[in-house]
Amino acid sequence: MARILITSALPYINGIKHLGNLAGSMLPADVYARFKRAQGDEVLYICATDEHGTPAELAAAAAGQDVSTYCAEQHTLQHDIGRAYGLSWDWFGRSSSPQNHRLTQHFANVLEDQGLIEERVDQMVYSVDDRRFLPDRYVEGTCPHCAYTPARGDQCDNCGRLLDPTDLKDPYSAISGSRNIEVRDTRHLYLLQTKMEPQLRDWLATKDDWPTLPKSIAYKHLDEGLIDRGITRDLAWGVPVTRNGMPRPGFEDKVFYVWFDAPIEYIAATQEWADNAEDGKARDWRRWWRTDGGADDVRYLEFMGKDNVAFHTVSFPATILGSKEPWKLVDTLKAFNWLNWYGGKFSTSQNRGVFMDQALELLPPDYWRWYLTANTPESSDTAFTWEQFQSAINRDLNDVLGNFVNRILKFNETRFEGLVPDGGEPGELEQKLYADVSAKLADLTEQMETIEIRKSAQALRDLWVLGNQYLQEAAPWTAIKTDPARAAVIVRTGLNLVALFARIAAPVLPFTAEKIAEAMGEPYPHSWPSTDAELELNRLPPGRPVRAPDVLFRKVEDAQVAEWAERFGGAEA
Ligand code: B3M
Ligand code: ZN
Repeated sequence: MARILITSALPYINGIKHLGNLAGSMLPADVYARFKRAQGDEVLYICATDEHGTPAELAAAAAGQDVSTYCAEQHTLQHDIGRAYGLSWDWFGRSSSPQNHRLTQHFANVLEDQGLIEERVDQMVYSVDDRRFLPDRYVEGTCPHCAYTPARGDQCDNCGRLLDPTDLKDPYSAISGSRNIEVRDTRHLYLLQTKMEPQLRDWLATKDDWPTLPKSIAYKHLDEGLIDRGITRDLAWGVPVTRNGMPRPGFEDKVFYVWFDAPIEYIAATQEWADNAEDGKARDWRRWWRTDGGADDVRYLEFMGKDNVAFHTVSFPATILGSKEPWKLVDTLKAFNWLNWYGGKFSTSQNRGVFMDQALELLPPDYWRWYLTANTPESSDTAFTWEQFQSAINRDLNDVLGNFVNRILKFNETRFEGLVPDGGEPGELEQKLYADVSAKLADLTEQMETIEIRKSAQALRDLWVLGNQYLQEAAPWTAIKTDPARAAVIVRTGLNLVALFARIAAPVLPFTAEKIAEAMGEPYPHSWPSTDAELELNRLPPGRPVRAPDVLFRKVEDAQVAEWAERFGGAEA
């Protein structure tokens, strides 16, 4: 039994995420976690809300709440919505937890002990009326290159040039609009990443098996030359800056930078999980994270969107390696491209795209899980369209899977009293089916194992299709008239296919799989099947009562597509 640690990028706290966020980290991580659990491995799947930083403060202010109340509420919302999609986190933590405060302060302290942290004075824009320093993108003004307004202090959206806030003409605070701003000195802690480049290169060099996407991003950053990174900010909300457990003089109004503490929360959330053990169940976080505490044989996988890769291949490893402490580092990094909305981006303000809570008002979770898995933005960006969504649901889930299950179970009810038929010997068609299904099961298992999400969905669909083809050819409705024993074999095989389909669909369609399992009198959650189809298709004991489940899927109608395209944006965009 292997031990598998899985994290998916921590969703930021400022509001419910859209389907692209689900598709590009949390959902594939869940599919993999479920697959590994079904194989009997010990899995720990950890996620959390990422709660610090200026956007959290501003979102709270916009909601008229103090930031800690806002974060607590949003955390609960995100937790509940994730659960509603069946995300099987072992723990969904909060980066604002006391555990993360302690651990973040610990890392900063040991990094300083290792000579890797330095105080430096920066010049930053200060808004007198807002009584705060402004992060670059909260300073707006006129672009010095193209005269576009409003250009942000980090970049001009019109000409694309990277900017420094002090480049802007007529700058003002994006928070209040006030022009009463000035440049002030401010002291910050810097992590001396330049000193760590050789160590990071050595570590990356051991990752031959990584896919191109994360590797190329990591090397791009190293080759462009690492820079020392400011790890504190002038903000009130975040992890306070300490030294040796005491407030750090001169840093009383500062906190650690959100991207410094967020990845540390992977570990701290595991501590939260351990600290929250119920009924005396001992949970040891060290077994997962400390190589001197048993984590040596853990395989650690991270799932994330491509924009997060640099932080996970350079910044977070710099924190871990720089500490010289025996922490577990990532083994496999799975990065995703973007799921777009038609040609463009999801956008709340422009009412484009479906958010996680809205999607569940339209259809049950497995519909979304299926579409998003089958269309995971894996090798390139992909686009959500209602038309594709409709066809995936109608064709794959209704016509192929749903129909098969319904048809064979209904037939069994009318012809075999709803009991798994006995008697008869498998013939040539069954032998061929065993061979085909065995080969496809091997393919599916391989795709799941290597986290090829789209190919996994494809293999799953191929297996369902094999079942349909078999039933079509074997035609039990004809055989029953002349050869009841032959019909018994076909129906028994068909019922075994149903049970197998539920087992292999479970990582992607957990709700449907459970429904089918229940109708078939099978245990749930399932174990992952072997690739021996002859064995797997002769498991159901003859005589066991089975029944057709309630409607598994409904078709998505043209009228619904039209209505949803109107409501959430569609082809016109
Ligand atoms: N919160 C993703 C984002 O908001 C970021 C991931 C953190 S993972 C440690 O873009
Ligand atoms: Zn410009």
